[in-house]
Amino acid sequence: MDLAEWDQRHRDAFYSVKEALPYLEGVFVAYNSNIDAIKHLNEEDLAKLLELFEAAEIQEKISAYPREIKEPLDFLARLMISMRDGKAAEVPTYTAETHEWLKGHLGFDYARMGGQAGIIANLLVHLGLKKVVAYVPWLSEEQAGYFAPSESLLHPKVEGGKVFLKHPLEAYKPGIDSKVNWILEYSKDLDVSCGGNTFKVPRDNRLIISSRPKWLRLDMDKEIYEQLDSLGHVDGAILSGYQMIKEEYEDGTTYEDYVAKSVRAIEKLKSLNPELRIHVELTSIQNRVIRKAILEEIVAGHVHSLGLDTVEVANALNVLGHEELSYAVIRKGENGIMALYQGAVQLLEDLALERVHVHCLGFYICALAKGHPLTLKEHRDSLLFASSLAATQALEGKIETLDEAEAGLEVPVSEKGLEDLENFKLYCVGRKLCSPDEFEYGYIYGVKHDAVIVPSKVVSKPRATVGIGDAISAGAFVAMLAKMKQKWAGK
Ligand code: 8BR
Repeated sequence: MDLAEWDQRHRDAFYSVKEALPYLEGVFVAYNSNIDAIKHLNEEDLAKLLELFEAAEIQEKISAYPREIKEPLDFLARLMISMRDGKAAEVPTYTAETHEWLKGHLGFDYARMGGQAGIIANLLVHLGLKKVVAYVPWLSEEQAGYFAPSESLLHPKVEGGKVFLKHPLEAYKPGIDSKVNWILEYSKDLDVSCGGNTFKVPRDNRLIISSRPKWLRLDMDKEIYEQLDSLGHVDGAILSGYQMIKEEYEDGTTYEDYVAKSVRAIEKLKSLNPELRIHVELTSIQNRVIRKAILEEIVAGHVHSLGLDTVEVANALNVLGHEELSYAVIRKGENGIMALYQGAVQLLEDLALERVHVHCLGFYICALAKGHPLTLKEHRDSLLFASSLAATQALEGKIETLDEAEAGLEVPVSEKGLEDLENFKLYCVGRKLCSPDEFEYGYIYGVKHDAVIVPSKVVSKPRATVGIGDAISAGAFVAMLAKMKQKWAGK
């Protein structure tokens, strides 16, 4: 595969999608947003935290390996474990006291928009979409301030029993708390000394304390659900945050109630516009019952498109009963990309989807059901557009305008990605999934499905990695929607 050729294809795809984007009338984005409070820990911060507790009690907690932050000591133990191993971790907390304690004893360096729906809504506005309707069931005043200050960004607001669309700053629910996640970053070689134990942090990484307040519900306000047509015309919806659903709630409701409500909301959205496409963005879901319910009950048969990374493909396959394939995806190795491709196809079939988009470092795979209105070239353009967005996001840490996103075009296509695809070519050609020529274009024509496989751009020293996955999935999905609208307009 030719690197220069793929660079040129990225360039052509970017401008072709740029031309198509104005055909989009609107996109709906729900449900999760939060505030990320970021703190980079130095030795002084650590020493201050450690002197608040006895070394022995910290050690005891480390051995107990708390899976939830109930008290400050749980937090300190998980921080020590994460730093000792240099491993990223995300630990939930269900009490607002954790936030207060961290604010009082540590403080943060800066805060930003967090959560897939919040990040995606801002990105789409920055890309110049005419109308982005966000919906966050727990939109607080503080949270509203993290949405892009643009007239194109709207949120439903109930007034006198009627629903209006307003900027989040005029649509928040007064008096509700904010969901704040703490991101505690640390650097390689930081010296840590706790009692008799000393170690050096082996690599840069982070611990996330994700806040799951008791009042958090993945739900749509009754009036908004009933008057969903007040959103006006939308071409597509990007839904995320289902991982917030809990098995049981203190008021006796269960995940089944929230799964049913989620499905009703999706069906209502579809009833507004028969051409509307729905994309669900997955993230890691620890609880297997919830993961299975999301896939089998919310996604299967109700939505069109699914976006996920390698680990999530493995996790999804695992709960759907494909353990062997799931392990092959996780083991990576020589057959990893084959397993990933088979996994994407399996998800497409099991969940009756139109499109499954898997993103990895260096290449993307998109499995497609037969009969999609776009050609494989148009799907390829959508993926390549997403790859350029990802490169800009990694390079700059943000994308403020569509013109700024052109910066990503200067990032080279990943050589490692191309190499991986060369190996995959042998498999595809050997199995007669495609001819060598077709593979060079990134196209696989199957009997029951098609697929597009592209190498992607990778920034060697990324400024940040947050939001890249969201930019890839949302970017490719809206590019696809825009291309469809352009086609239907006869252009
Ligand atoms: P998740 O957060 O969903 O895992 O997605 C992250 C995605 O970001 C990866 O799949 C990869 O494609 C992309 N990515 C990462 Br991580 N680092 C990148 C980099 N330096 N340049 C471009 N893309 C990157």
